[in-house]
Amino acid sequence: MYAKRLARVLGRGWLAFAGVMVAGLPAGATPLISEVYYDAVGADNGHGFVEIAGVPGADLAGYRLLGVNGANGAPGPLVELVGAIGPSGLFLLADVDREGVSATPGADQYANFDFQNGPDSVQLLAGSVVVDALAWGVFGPGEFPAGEGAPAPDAPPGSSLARLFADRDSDDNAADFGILAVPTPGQATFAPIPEPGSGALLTLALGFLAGSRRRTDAAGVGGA
Ligand SMILES: [Ca+2]
Ligand SMILES: [Ca+2]
Ligand SMILES: [Ca+2]
Ligand SMILES: [Ca+2]
Repeated sequence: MYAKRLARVLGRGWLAFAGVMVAGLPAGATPLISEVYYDAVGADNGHGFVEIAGVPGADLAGYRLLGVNGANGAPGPLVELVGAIGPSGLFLLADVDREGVSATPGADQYANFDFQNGPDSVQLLAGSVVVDALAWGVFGPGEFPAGEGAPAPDAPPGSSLARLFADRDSDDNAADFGILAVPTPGQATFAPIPEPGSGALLTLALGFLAGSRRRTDAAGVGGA
């Protein structure tokens, strides 16, 4: 009985710890879907792309992009990612048509996929684990959003869905993504985070040091 209760408490403790670990990851540690272009003006084949944001140099081996049909939840195109996040913090996967031609120059990887116009979803998987997902459009009753939180709006033809900041993720598609009138394959805005060693971070660190010294002094006085 006691052992069972202990195991339950330990289990909860581990879950809480794991939650803190995930929440404490530095921004951009896990790759994120930063932009999806699925509806070009006219035919889509050879025009779409998916942009991934992550730590520069991070190998994407084992990561996969999966389209999920909004009408019935069925898996759609599946692309195994090959390559690494570029120095800019982005990785660009572009669609090709039947002849292998793409309208997107300079991509890190080319593959033949066509994610559907909305309502639909794309998931970024590590093996079989969903690490990020985006749903767009208005899902009716009985339809299958496979994104995070509320779906992003459906982007009109010629526009894309992009994160407001490529490396910022609240797990709510409606809050995180907006419509880009002009898609930006291979370019993105990142959240303004102070670089290590910058003035703001140094001031913060000095503030922590001063605070901890004060606490130590106070403890010393109290203990004397
Ligand atoms: Ca189209
Ligand atoms: Ca295609
Ligand atoms: Ca997410
Ligand atoms: Ca972009």
